[in-house]
Amino acid sequence: MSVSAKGVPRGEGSALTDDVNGDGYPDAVITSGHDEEIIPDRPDHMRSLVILYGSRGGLDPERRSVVRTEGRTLWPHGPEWRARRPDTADLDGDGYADIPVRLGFPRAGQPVLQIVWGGPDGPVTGGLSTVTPAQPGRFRSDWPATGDFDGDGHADLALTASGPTSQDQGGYAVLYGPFGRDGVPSRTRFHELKVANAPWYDVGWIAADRIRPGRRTGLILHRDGDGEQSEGVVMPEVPSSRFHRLGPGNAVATGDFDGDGRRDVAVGDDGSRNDEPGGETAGATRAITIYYGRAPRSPAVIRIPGLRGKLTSADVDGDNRDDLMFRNGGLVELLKEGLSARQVISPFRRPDGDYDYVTGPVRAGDYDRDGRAEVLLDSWEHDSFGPDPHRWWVWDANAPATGFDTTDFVS
Ligand SMILES: [Ca+2]
Ligand SMILES: [Ca+2]
Ligand SMILES: [Ca+2]
Ligand SMILES: [Ca+2]
Repeated sequence: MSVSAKGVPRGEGSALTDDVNGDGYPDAVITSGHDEEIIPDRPDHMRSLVILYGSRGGLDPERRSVVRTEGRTLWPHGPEWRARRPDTADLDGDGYADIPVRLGFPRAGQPVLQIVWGGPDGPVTGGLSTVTPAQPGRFRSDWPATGDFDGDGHADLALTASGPTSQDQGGYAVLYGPFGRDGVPSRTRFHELKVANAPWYDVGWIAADRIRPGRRTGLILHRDGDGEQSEGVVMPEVPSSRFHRLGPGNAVATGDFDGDGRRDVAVGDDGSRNDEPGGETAGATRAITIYYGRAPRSPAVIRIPGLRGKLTSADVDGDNRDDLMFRNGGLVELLKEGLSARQVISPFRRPDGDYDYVTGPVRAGDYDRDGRAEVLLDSWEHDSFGPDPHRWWVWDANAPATGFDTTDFVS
C-alpha cells in the first residue's frame, strides 16, 4: 500500500479511539472513489481511504492522508456501498488509532481483513497487516465492529462467525487486543447465538456501541436478510446470554439520546425492500424506533415516512444528549434536544448546481474539540448508485457548512 500525506499535524500519541495521528484531535475516515479506475463487469470502483485530520479549526481537506492499496479495493459493507464508514480503534495500543478494513482483488474471491496502522504522521506506509485469527474458516465475510468488549482498555474486534459444525449457525467471534503488528490478536473467542435463547440465529452483520474508557462495549447482532428490514439484538455486554430484541430496521445507531447516562439504540427503516413477490413490505416501518437503556421504558417511535439510508448519532449542540441526523426524502433532518425537536438542515448547495443531488450524513465527531460534534455528509447524483460521491460537506451547528471535493485527492 502507499500513503500520500498533505499537511498532517505530527502527534505524540493520545487515548482517543479516532485519533490516527495521535495529536489529541479526532480524525475522520472516509472513502473516495476514482472514475478512471472503474472495473468492467463490476458495479464497484477502486476506492481509497481518506483520513481528514481534526484540529482547533476543525476538519480541513488540506490536511489529509490518502491510502491506496495497490490493486485491491475496499470491499462493500453489506449490500449497500454507501454504508461503509470505516471505524478506528487503537488495536496495538501504541497511542495511534488504527483502521481495520476489508480489502480484496476485484475479480477474486473473498476479501481479507487487514489493519492500516496509525502513527505520528498518520497511516504508516507499508504498515498493512492481515488479521490472522484462530480458525479463520469460521469467519463470515463482514466488516468488523470495533470495541473494548472486555473493558480492559485494549481495543478488540468482533466479527460474525459460524458455529463449529454448521455453516448455517450464526454467531460472533471476538478478537481481543492488543493486536501484534503481524495482525495476530491476543486471543480469539467464538460465541454462538443459541436458538433456545435467541429469536433467530442467522446473523448477517454486526455493529458495536462506541468505545468508552473503562466500560465494556455493547454489541449489536443483526439478522441476515434479502433486502427487507430485518431485526437485531443488542447485548449490553458480551459474551452474555442477556440481550434485548430490536425490531426491524437496517439503520442502527447508538447513543445516549435522553441524557440519563445509559446507552440507547436507534433503529431506522433505511428504505431498502425485499423485491420477492409478497415481500415488498416485510419489516417496513418508515420510522425511527428508540430503544432506551433504562428498562422498562418502552420504545419511542418517531414516524419519518421518507427515511432513507443510515442514521448518524452525535451530540451536535453540546447538551450532553446525542442527536440523530438522517435523510428524509430529499431533505437532511436533525432530531435533537432529547429527540423532541426536529430541524431540517438541508439544502446543501453545490457550486455546479446543474444536477439534482442528494445529500446524506455519513459520520460525526467533535473534530475541533469544542464540545459539539460536526457531521460529515456526502452528495451524489439523484437516482444514481455511483460512482462514489466526490462532494462532501462538514456541518457544524455553530457555523456555515463547508464543502470540499475529493476528485483531486491523489495526495
Ligand atoms: Ca488527530
Ligand atoms: Ca495503533
Ligand atoms: Ca479489550
Ligand atoms: Ca465541535
